[in-house]
Amino acid sequence: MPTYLPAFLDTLEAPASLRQLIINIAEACRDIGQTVNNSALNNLQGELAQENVQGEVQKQLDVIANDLMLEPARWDGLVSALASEEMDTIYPLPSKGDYLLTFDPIDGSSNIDVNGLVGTIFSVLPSPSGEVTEADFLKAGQEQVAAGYAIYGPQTTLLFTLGQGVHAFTLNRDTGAWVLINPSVRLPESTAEFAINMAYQRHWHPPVRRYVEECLAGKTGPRAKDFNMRWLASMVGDLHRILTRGGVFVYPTDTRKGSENGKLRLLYEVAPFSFLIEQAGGMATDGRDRILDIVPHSLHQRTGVVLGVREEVETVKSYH
Ligand code: P6P
Repeated sequence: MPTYLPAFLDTLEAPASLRQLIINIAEACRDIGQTVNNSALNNLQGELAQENVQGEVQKQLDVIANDLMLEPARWDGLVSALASEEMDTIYPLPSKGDYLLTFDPIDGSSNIDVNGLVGTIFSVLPSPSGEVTEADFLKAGQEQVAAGYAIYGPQTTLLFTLGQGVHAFTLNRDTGAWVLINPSVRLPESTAEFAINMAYQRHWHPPVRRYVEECLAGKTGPRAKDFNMRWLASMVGDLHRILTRGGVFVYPTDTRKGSENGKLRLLYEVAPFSFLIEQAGGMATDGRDRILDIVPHSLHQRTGVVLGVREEVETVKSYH
């Protein structure tokens, strides 16, 4: 007998408002997933002649997915304000709620036109009782009450945590129901797989250069085992693989102009995945310090990131 999302949520210690919020987020992800699945049919691929706050050219689907997340009815009475990779500032909602919701509506959108893996990442913070300002979003990742993602691939899969472990669901695309596939996602103790974009190797700082060179040295080197490498250019895709079978994901700061703080955004990419990885028994740092301890100073702040199986993250940390 399958376990569906609402019934599973009822087994967790969480306020009814938070359980309802997860259900509504899952519904938004289902809508985004359907739009992605039909994007070529509806001629929704390709770029717009505009850039987002990141200075990145926006895909049609970036804007459409963001609009799907902005529908106030989804958050009525649950969420006070939204923040998104695709919006310069916060987006106050008409009604107050217990939570603030931050998201990347389509992560990995450069993969859309080549039918690669993309997904939606979300993070939930507590809302202040009064007027919401941008400062209310600038909280350390440790203060998240929930985080998760949906990945739109051969299956549509949802993973989330409320701080009581990591739970995985797959979408029955015929009925629209989310079906439990793993109540407790756990990382393995060790791994022989790393994910990094090797094209930037000449720009890396010494600790990352040393770590990767030792992985590549394999059995003949200090790690005394051969490693495999994966890079999907989709954080959701790489992190889903790591949460499913282990590995380590590295997107470091490097010496390129504009990469002094790395590429990935702390609030709605790195902090939610760091919460998930820690809840699955792994570790998440900026190379040196714990991600969930970092207090953001701006909404779209970037950070270097090394996260995944503890043994590998500790190794990189020891080289800093
Ligand atoms: P690069 C996608 O654009 C993204 O934000 C992440 O999903 C992904 O891990 C990374 O950037 C890929 O970056 O420099 O390899 O294209």
